[in-house]
Amino acid sequence: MPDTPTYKPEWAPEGADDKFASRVMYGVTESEREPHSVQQEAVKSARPPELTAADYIEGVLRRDRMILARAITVIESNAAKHFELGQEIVQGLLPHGGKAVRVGITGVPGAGKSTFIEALGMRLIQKGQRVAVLAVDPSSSLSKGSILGDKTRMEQLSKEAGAFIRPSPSGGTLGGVARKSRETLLLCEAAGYDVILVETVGVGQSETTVRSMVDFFLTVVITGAGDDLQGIKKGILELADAIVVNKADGANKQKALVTQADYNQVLHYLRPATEGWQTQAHICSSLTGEGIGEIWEMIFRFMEQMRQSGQLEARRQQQNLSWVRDMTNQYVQKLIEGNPVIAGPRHAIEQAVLAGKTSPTAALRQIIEIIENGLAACFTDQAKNEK
Ligand SMILES: Nc1nc2c(ncn2[C@@H]2O[C@H](COP(=O)(O)OP(=O)(O)OP(=O)(O)O)[C@@H](O)[C@H]2O)c(=O)[nH]1
Ligand SMILES: [Mg+2]
Repeated sequence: MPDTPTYKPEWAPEGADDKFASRVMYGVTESEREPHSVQQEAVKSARPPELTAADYIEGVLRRDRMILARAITVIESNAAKHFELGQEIVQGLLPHGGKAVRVGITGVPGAGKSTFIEALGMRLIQKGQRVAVLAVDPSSSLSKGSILGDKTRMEQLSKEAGAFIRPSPSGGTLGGVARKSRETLLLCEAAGYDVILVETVGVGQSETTVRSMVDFFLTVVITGAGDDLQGIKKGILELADAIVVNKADGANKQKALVTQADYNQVLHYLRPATEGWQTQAHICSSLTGEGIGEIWEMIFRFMEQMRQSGQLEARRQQQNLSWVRDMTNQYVQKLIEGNPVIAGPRHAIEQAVLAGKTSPTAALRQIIEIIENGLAACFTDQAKNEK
């Protein structure tokens, strides 16, 4: 840097030459710098203005996608200051929800769930429907990978003005993610989306969670690739309102038909997920679009039947009740596990069980006593504080 003027600062060692890092460049002078207010303005405009609950509610009802996305961010935030605001938004939008068709889609990784959603979503958009896609990913707090994957796999859909794609909420246990997803679903309904598609990867509890917030639950399977009938648990089949054998294209179509027949045979003996509705296997190709239309027609028929029989309303009420119960259980668990008066002695008793010094039944009795005393003390303290 021969042209840059430098100087020797006073702390440079006596007699040090320029190889030693002891020459410093001149800084920017006051006259060269942008005026202070301009800088501040730049910072200000980069950050969107704070919105009140009323602003969010009005924005969501106006179907402003940006406001909807921001409202969901508030709901998903783990910060205490956002909790009240989030609840106010949900409360205000609650009367405007409930009008969408809620569909859950599960399946092993790579079965083609996202591709199926893209194909179905585009079909619905072409029919003039508005579509929201949500994801519930139990591992999202660990691997943030699926977020990008889903956006790129739904490339066409993500460009549509009538579509809204929201990746999985990150952070928290599945219980927390489930609460956020249910509220997000409500917000999307209030924003006028006619169909809400919820994708979840088929591992463990996430399927049960998604089943408990949708009207229709669909399992995407593929033929061969180790995903044959034996690999699918009976319990999982009993959650589904339809099985979709995807990738029924090219040389794979024949095999898909065989798989479909196999599933139908098994399904015949299982208890259906929805009373009065026979769960059946279907084939489709999310790549060519073949069979997608028929699957939507089936979902539509299901919804009609459920509405007429009153089962839709009953299922949704039941789902609301179990939502409240889940949240209550989470609260109680936190109350017990987060209470130091309980946690310490409980740990000691557990250690005694491990060491064979206390029997499990005796341990339970002691732990119950500790919990009861701990909670009683906690509520007495609270009452004192409130006075
Ligand atoms: N031939 C064929 N390939 C398909 C079809 N549907 C999906 N694929 C391919 O299968 C791969 C996985 O598809 P995705 O839609 O990402 O699968 P996914 O179930 O959402 O996967 P995860 O989100 O990772 O669990 C991609 O390479 C798709 O192009 C289909 O109907 N036919
Ligand atoms: Mg996917």
